[in-house]
Amino acid sequence: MQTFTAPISGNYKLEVWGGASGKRLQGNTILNNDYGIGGYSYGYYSMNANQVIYVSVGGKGDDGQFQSRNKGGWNGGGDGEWDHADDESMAGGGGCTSVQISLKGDGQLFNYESVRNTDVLIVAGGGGGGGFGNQYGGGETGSIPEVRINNKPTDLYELKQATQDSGYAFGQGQSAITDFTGVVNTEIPGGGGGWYGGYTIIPIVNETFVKAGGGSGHIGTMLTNGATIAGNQTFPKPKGGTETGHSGDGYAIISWISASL
Ligand SMILES: [Ca+2]
Ligand SMILES: [Ca+2]
Repeated sequence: MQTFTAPISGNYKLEVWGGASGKRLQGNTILNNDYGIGGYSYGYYSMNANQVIYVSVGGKGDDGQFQSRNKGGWNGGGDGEWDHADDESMAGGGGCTSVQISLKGDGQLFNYESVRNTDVLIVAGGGGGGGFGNQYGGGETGSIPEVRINNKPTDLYELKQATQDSGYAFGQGQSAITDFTGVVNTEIPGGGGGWYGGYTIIPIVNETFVKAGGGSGHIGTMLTNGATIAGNQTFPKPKGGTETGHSGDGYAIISWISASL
């Protein structure tokens, strides 16, 4: 958590990028292209000189590690888990990046549920673990999980996604289970953090392979001319140019625009 103190009164542009998930381990090898990507949000907010806002930059989820649980990124990424069979391990989800007008707890978004409509300015969703580059954070909605059993599509599981009104939990992506009793060789990553966090799947049969959902983004009503863009769309890259989805840790930029409030 970082603070920003307005040096002068005026209108400021807030830009936030959600964190990516970690990368998937398959056959004890990290798959460099298999991770979920973060979304992007922006909007304009007027501040008086010396006003403080609180910037919570989402962390990248941990990569899958051999026979390990893999932590989600700071600010709401859910934990991933190894397959409890051989040499696969699923990544932690990416944390969201959020900006608030107060400090609650350690500044992670899930602390703000009771004041979410008054104190949270903006959120960009984090990517879900599991990969293939399309497990994106929001946007108005994060990506929906995908599931295969024995490497084939299945409709055994109900799939839900994070939206503006619902998700796994406010500010928190779902974590993989820790008890694999009764399910053999299942691969369960963590959901992405967000306004609402993304879902993963509770495995109920052997050989379940999951790509977890990303978290949703959000624009607070105190902002003007804002938008939240999902990670499967193209948007500005923090240091120039454009990107389709955000990789690595999240990012935040606050820019002074004009002296008029
Ligand atoms: Ca294997
Ligand atoms: Ca395996």
